[in-house]
Amino acid sequence: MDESLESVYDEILRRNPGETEFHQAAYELLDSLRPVVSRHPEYTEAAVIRRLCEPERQIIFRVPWVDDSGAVQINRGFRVEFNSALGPYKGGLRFHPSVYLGIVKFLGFEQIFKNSLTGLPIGGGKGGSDFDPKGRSEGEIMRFCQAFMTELYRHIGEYTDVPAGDIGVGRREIGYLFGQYKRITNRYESGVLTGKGLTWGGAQVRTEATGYGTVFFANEVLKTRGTSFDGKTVVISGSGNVAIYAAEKVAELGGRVVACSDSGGFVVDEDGIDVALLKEVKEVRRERISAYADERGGRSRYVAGESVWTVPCDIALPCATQNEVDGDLAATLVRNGCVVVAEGANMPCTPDAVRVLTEAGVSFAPGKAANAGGVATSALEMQQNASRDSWSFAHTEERLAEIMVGIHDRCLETADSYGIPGSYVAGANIAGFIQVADAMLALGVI
Ligand code: NDP
Ligand code: 2IT
Repeated sequence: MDESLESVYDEILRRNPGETEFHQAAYELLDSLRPVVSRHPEYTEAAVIRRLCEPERQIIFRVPWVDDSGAVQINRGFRVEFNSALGPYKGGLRFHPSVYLGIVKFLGFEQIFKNSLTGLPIGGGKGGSDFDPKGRSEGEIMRFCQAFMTELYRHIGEYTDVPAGDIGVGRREIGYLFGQYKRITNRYESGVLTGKGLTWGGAQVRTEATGYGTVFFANEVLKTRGTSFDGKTVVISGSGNVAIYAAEKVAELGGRVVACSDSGGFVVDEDGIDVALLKEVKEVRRERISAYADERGGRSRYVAGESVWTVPCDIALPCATQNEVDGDLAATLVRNGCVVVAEGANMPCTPDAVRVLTEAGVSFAPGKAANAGGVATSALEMQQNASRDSWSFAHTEERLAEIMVGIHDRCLETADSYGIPGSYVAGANIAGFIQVADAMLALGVI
């Protein structure tokens, strides 16, 4: 790494002790900027990179609520408003017991560049809580969401900060959060949250957008290799929002998804995952993935406690969580003949995994490019809210597809123009960075 970038990284380590995921995300970005700082000394002179690595605002708050037994529970809530050079802070909320400041900061940091890549006017932010929704009743989920919003409402707004979902936060939770925001503020401010239901300000395709978008992106990658999804074997990790709709689009494009997972294990279905059944088990009944295999009888088997990445595939779509594919699992994928890895999740591949895949000639599409369809469609939801309009499914999906092709092409063009042809990592980091950096220069030292 260049000396000035090295010193930025040292400063990150010093100021953010223990936040290993944030360190990892920052290192990956900085590592790509070497050719940029030599071509653009103005960024260094105005300390753009150093400013970018320090969030504009970090909010940490107490979330007290009462569980079904009458006991008082205390969780911690977060919102990191990282960068607003391009537009209001935008990014999801994650409810998972692993959430702490380092996770929220890594996600918020990634979000800045992802949102920039969409070409839409949205800044970067992220939030969430260490609340664990697993095993909680409907009433507990609602009361937690209300308690969370009772503090968060004062920090957000359609021109300020617009949260959405992420792990553990889907349409149900967005509903309770929006209801509480509306109640406290006495404003029907649709544009304050995205991922809303279709009858109360939501947009067509937002539910499907991240999964579909990841597959649209992977399809462009396959085209550069002179091939397509048709007849290919695909493995997807996770079985949540992103995984389900990735599986649906793969099947539509002629691919066969043979396995998916949750944190307990994975299911294999050589006939191809039955997406309607997957939705029934996960979205309607909210059960574990093992229930899918039970329902399929002898046609599917459940494997507990092992990684889904041991299942052979042509195309791998990690759609669960950060650092789920390490160097060894990446080597297994390579040995099994995998040629494309596109990240539906945020940072699911460790730096070691990325190195192993790249060295083996696997096409690797990083999350901030490949999974940008979710937030892009959130920005389309904001557009519709602002104009009190509502677009059709077909029109919205077409916009999403165009955006994903646009991001794909911009990654490759940028990588090419900086002398790193074919690198989606370099292309995404540089193209995402330059737009934010130019806006920050124009807005002065703020
Ligand atoms: P969901 O909560 O709908 O699903 C998450 C899935 O990942 C579940 O199957 C879950 O299994 C699994 N998972 C979560 N944490 C772990 C873990 N620590 N170890 C193993 N498996 C785990 O979330 P989403 O589908 O929305 O999000 C998945 C990924 O996609 C995340 O990285 C998120 O940041 C990213 N993403 C999401 C977007 C969106 O629009 N929703 C947009 C862009 C990226 P279990 O139920 O057992 O916990
Ligand atoms: O990681 C992500 O891009 C998201 N969770 C979606 C954010 C959004 O604002 O739609």
